[in-house]
Amino acid sequence: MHEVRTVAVIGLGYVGLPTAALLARAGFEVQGVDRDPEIIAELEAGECRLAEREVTTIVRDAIESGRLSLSVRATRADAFIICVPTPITAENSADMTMVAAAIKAAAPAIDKGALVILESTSPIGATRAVIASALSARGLDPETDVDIAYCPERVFPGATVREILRNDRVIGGLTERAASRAKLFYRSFCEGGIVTATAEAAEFAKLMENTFRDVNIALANAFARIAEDAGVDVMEVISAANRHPRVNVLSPGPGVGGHCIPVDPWFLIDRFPEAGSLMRMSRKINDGQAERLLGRLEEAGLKKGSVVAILGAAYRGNLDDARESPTGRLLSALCERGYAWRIHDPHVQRMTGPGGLDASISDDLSATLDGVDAAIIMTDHSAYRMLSPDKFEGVTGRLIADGRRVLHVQAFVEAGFTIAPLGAPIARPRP
Ligand code: SAJ
Repeated sequence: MHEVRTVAVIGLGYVGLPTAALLARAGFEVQGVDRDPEIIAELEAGECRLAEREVTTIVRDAIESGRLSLSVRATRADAFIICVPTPITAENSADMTMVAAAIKAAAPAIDKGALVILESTSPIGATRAVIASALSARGLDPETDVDIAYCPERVFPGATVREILRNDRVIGGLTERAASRAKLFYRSFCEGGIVTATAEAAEFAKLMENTFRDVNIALANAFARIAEDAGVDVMEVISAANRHPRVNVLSPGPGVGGHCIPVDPWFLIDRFPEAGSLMRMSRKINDGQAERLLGRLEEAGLKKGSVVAILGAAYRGNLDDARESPTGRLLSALCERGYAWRIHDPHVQRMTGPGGLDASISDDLSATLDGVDAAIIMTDHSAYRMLSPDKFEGVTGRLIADGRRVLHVQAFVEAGFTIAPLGAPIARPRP
């Protein structure tokens, strides 16, 4: 099998685009391929949808260097990397249609001797079922004519470049030769350690990682509920418990967002429903958090028909990404129960609200809070950490739910607010 000099990266999203740029920076001749002509046109015009500064810089440099070209269709290359989304269907099973479409579109350009890599999160067996079978249909023997490997991405949005370069990787080959070849390839542009495995083990490892996180966040959320009922502060308990050398309880919150953690566990639950019961329960706990937070605000005195200000649309602090955000679940609950709402976020401008409606978002905190009955903190943006009570003077109902534990409870109570901190009893001002 020949050396890799040319690479086609298919899917120019938050993983594919920086990967293509890093490969170009490492000296490969790279084709950045996306079936969406708008993405290609934007990139050619020097625009980049991804907000991370490091990403936009390496992408611009790669295009300017002439080593990253852009196209809606792949042409011949030594290696192909598929980085397209794998969402879930309405029935919570893996939707592999974009992977299937990507390999089908690229297949005519894939010749004998190519290295073909899937990075998209996929159910166990998908590399064989989707990638290998598409290449068989093209007349290539998936074990002898080409090298096929599954190499899941592990990047943490917000630190994409560093994580692509430095994280350890698991590389699953359809054959041992494919695994070793893919390992050599990743070594040529990444610094992290590499573990090789079968494709199925690598697929499972990726699902295990994100499921581990989901289940552990659900456990933290269950502890938060117990603390509320037991009248103690879960944050105090977690920091005490985490002094144990083998305990690391995660942080409770308003639910789990993003395009990975709330989605990936379903790839296991759907296929292994009985063994997946713990994971199903965790999904239910995490998905129920936003509505519970609203319930606590009602317990604290929120009246039907009130106006609620939501602080934070992004699914995680300091990101501009509202995909699968717990705020979406909160909006549905607010609409169902007949409340009006406004949203503030310093980083997100728009999000899709209930019924597919476009929900507009303000970046003016005092205007958002002016005249509302209550406020709910949904995102741990740095801008929300330790906000003082005077910033909430516009909240006429003097009710606040803190889903991220960013506010100083005592200071708010002393300023005359009733506050429902997630994982601690509701605190009210003295009459
Ligand atoms: N969250 C909590 N409590 C915590 C940690 C997170 O409520 O203690 C919430 C966050 O606020 C957020 C959600 O969980 O809403 C998901 O956040 P995350 O920190 O798990 O990060 P993601 O979804 O942006 O990225 C994850 C990462 N996976 C793991 O850490 C195992 C990342 O490394 C993966 O590459 C990414 O999923 C992916 O693409 O699969």
